[in-house]
Amino acid sequence: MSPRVRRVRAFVGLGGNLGDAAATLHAAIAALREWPQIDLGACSGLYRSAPLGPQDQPDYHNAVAELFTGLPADALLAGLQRIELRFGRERTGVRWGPRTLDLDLLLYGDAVIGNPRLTVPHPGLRERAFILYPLHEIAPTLALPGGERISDLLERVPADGLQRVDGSE
Ligand code: A4P
Ligand code: MG
Repeated sequence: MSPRVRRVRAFVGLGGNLGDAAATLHAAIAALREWPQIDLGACSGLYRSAPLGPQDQPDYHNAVAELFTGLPADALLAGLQRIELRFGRERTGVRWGPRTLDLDLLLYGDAVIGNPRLTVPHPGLRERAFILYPLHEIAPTLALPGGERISDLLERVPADGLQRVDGSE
């Protein structure tokens, strides 16, 4: 990528609970690494938790990845959705329903975005342990666009059964 392109530091949340979710998340991270228009930064370990929302679905695996890109936020989201489809994601219309792979754009630099297709910071970021703990693992000094620190948010959100799982699982 040209060094003249202004690059933004963004964070992506990965999640899944159908099939071998741990393997899918590792493969999705590899897909991010191979994407020419982004440079992958730090990646958290994998975390496992009970489902938020309907309980009649398997536990989730989640992780967070840091990346640097010159892509605008909407193009980044479109690319993330293409990766979801490659990994067999089906949009069933069930809110918070099971999925092979979910890629959420958590943060895009200091941008605050609210349009019909994209909300950034991600609306669940402040209260979801499965986002905050892996995000804090890779970016402990990070603050949200409004100045709230991830470390302060973390103190208010109990880990609530969230387990960091060994990479070899
Ligand atoms: N969209 C708007 N903002 C964003 C953003 N920041 N990142 C739009 C990604 N997409 C964003 O998404 C629906 C639409 O949201 C997209 O077309 C995009 O334009 P989707 O992925 O098709 O639907 P979804 O993910 O099912 O919807 P939703 O409500 O975003 O679900 P969540 O919040 O992602 O929750 N429990 C555990 N333990 N771990 C999980 O990861 N995930 C979910 C899904 C439920 N329970 C979970 C977990
Ligand atoms: Mg999603």
